[in-house]
Amino acid sequence: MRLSRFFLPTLKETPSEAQIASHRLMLRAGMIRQEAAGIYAWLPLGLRVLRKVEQIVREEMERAGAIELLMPTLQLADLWRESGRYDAYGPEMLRIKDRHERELLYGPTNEEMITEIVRASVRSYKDLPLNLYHIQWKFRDEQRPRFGVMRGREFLMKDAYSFDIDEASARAAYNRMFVAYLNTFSRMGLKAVPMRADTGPIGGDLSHEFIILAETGESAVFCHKDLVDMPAPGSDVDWFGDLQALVNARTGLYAATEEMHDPAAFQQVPEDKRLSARGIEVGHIFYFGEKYSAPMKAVAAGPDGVERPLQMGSYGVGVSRLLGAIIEANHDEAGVIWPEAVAPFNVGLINLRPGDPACDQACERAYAAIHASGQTALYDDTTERPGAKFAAMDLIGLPRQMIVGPKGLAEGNVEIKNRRTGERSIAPLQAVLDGLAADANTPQIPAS
Ligand code: 5CA
Repeated sequence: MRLSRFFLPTLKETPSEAQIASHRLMLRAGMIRQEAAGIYAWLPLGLRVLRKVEQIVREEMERAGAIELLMPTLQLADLWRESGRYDAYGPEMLRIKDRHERELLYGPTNEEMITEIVRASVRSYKDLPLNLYHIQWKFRDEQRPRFGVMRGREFLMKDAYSFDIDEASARAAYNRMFVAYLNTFSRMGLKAVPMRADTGPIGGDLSHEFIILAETGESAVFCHKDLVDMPAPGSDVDWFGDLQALVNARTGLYAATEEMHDPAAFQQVPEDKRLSARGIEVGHIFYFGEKYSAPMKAVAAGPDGVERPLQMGSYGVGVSRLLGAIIEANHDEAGVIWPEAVAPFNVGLINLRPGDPACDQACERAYAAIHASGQTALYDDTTERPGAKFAAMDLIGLPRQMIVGPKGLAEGNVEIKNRRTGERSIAPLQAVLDGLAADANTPQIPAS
């Protein structure tokens, strides 16, 4: 993408309403724009990251056997009356009437609708297990929308719903999501700690929140330090085998959010391993059995021919919130520092003297070579002064910068800067182009 043809409305000033780094930087880097309290437009740069995050979530869901569909944002109130949640949900639910005075709502979550879809066609245990998910906008009329996309009113969620014939297979479904979540967050460069959590309006008695530790997090959390650096299980697990040992390794040590905190149990953790911190909840998984299937009559016949309510769980990832969490974990005073996996572009190509034939030609060659290698570049071909170009590139945080100027080029060189380490190196343009060409010839390993 050429910056001269892109839409990147960066802000020079720090917006006064933004209290935390991620909110400030998303506004300043021209990623989002607030349209109403807790409601944001996703500008092109922000949207590119959102799509990358979404894609990682999607790939890890599919790997764990979940199947994507797409449910609407608007739902009939009558559906929610079947589960009893229409009245129970309270003022967080946005209630709407259509021209026929039919009561609708903008979905804050989708347990009822997915139960309605599954009950219409699933009849037997042979149709199970089933895990259906979508990535869709939600609306919750939060009392205190704040911190930008961290606590929005409209936000993008991945929500998956599992259906099983008995409790044992439902727990296996829960474990698959537990492991998939660890892999998902790890691919984004995040260390997520699963913690026992309160189930709130979703219900059930088994639930874990996945927490990213950050000083600006909204939740107080307490955990054993060893959980923080425990590596993710990775994709090479026996997905439909027994994952209990992997889960136990992470649930055997103390970890709880404030609502579930047991100070006496925490005292049992060796003192040097006790961690009281703040965290951001990026995912939340629930096992709630028959809570929706029993009142909504979603049943299937077991091997004995007897019909029983389906055993259900639901599994949420805060897709839009993740952008905030990733930035909280990856930034400095100059701006964002994107992990490669979610970067809006891989390389920022800076032409220090557009109009200079040598600079223009070198940049065009580099730009083509970057794309031929399977990476993406944002090419700053504008006539801004160098200082402003450097500041903007640091602000938007692309992992690598390639800086092309007349002085270096006179000797055949360009400068490469690593945004995270700040390391700079001078390299011959031809060597850089050759390196990119070698990358292009390396076969890519497919994601799944
Ligand atoms: N139905 C279940 C799981 S599918 C559910 O709704 N769970 S939840 O309420 O915990 O939400 C799932 C995830 O969405 C949370 O872990 C959080 O990361 C994200 N989320 C929840 N509320 C907001 C909000 N107001 N703004 C941004 N993200 C949110």
